[in-house]
Amino acid sequence: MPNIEIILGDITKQAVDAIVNAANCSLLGGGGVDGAIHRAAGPELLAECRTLHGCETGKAKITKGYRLPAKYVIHTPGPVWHGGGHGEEELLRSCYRSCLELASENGCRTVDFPSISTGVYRFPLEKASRIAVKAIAEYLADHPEIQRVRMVCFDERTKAFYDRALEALR
Ligand code: AR6
Repeated sequence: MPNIEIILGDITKQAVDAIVNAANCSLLGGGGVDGAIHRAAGPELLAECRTLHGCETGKAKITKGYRLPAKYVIHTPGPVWHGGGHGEEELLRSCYRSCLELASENGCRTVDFPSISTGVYRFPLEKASRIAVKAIAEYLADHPEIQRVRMVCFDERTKAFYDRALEALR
């Protein structure tokens, strides 16, 4: 899987075409990676987000990156984990796919994702990592316009799960 990479890092520092924000349905900011992205991008990001009128879980919306090194931010509200019987897996798959579709439509060649839903939203990391790398690999197989997708993991434990999930795909 040469065009999927797993790295340890801070997604707000990445100079790529688009970074993904693990947002909530309001798109008006929050804690975790969402808070970090809004802090680094500056108030212009929130101003543009206000014009979007929210987003459904599993869908995505795009804004400019403002003070970030990334050109765009793709905002996607992941599912809150409620035990797995509420469509959580399909919704998470849909987040990755929707973000990549928007990236393609906007001419992005390099896209970085955080580990969507595995923080405050409590999606089990092993399941989430398998869903993420599979959804990304399936999309890339049909979309050569995207040259590289990275999972930017904020801690070693998260990275270990994504490394294993990617290894299992090979
Ligand atoms: N770079 C990369 N990953 C990060 C960063 C960073 N700078 N900061 C945190 N993470 P979470 P969720 C990791 O809770 O579970 C917000 O309040 C973090 O360690 O940010 O989708 C939103 O507004 C974890 O591995 O997102 C929503 O209300 C991963 O990002 C809610 O949280 C996701 O954790 C969304 O919850």
